[in-house]
Amino acid sequence: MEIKLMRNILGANDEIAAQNRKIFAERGVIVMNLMGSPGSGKTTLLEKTLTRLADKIKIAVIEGDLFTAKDAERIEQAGVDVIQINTAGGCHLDASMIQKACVSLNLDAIDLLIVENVGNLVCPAEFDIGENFKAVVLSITEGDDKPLKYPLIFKESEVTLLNKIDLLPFTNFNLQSAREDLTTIHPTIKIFETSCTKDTGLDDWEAWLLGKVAR
Ligand SMILES: Nc1nc2c(ncn2[C@@H]2O[C@H](COP(=O)(O)OP(=O)(O)O)[C@@H](O)[C@H]2O)c(=O)[nH]1
Ligand SMILES: [Mg+2]
Repeated sequence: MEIKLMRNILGANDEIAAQNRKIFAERGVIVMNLMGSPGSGKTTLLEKTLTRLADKIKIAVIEGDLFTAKDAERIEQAGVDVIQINTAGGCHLDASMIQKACVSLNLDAIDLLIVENVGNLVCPAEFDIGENFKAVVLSITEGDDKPLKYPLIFKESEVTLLNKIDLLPFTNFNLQSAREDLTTIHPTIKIFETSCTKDTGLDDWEAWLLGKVAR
């Protein structure tokens, strides 16, 4: 019974995600679904990315959050159009939330739409929102066992950012085994080691992201 219900929910979501994907393609917008645990550094990465790309491409942001507009307020400071979605406790964004939010965006004027999903390593990975690709931020302080413990999100994501790399010397995070586990789960996954506070690895990340938009 429960299984059938979940299938129905996901089936309905997939239909709307397909509509979104068609609209984004027609309007020439590339969409990144940015996921990761609470506190992994998603909003900080966004702030850095927006500043770096401001004079290169036109970006808009959708912020998913349980209750507050705190992240959207941070993004607004960067001078970028931002739509806040509050899920009222819901653990992920779904395709229909994105469809409704996009009504307030001028998609024709946007090259890249970045969606910061609700902080969570489980549910966001299960819901297609019509994005071109998923990205997951895993911070060093979360532990190197997380790829094996939450494989779906790493399987679904085209790219993972090992963020807070500046904190590596203060933890027991094993970079080599994390990289091995990531490539076991997803052989072609692209891995960046970044620090948003020390600006490490962000040049490579920026170049990669620009490449996605250019294509
Ligand atoms: N040391 C360090 N702290 C970071 C880094 N990136 C983000 N933070 C900090 O981690 C905390 C959570 O960041 P935030 O971007 O709000 O995470 P989010 O919940 O994933 O959006 C903040 O205090 C950030 O300043 C990093 O690369 N290194
Ligand atoms: Mg955030």
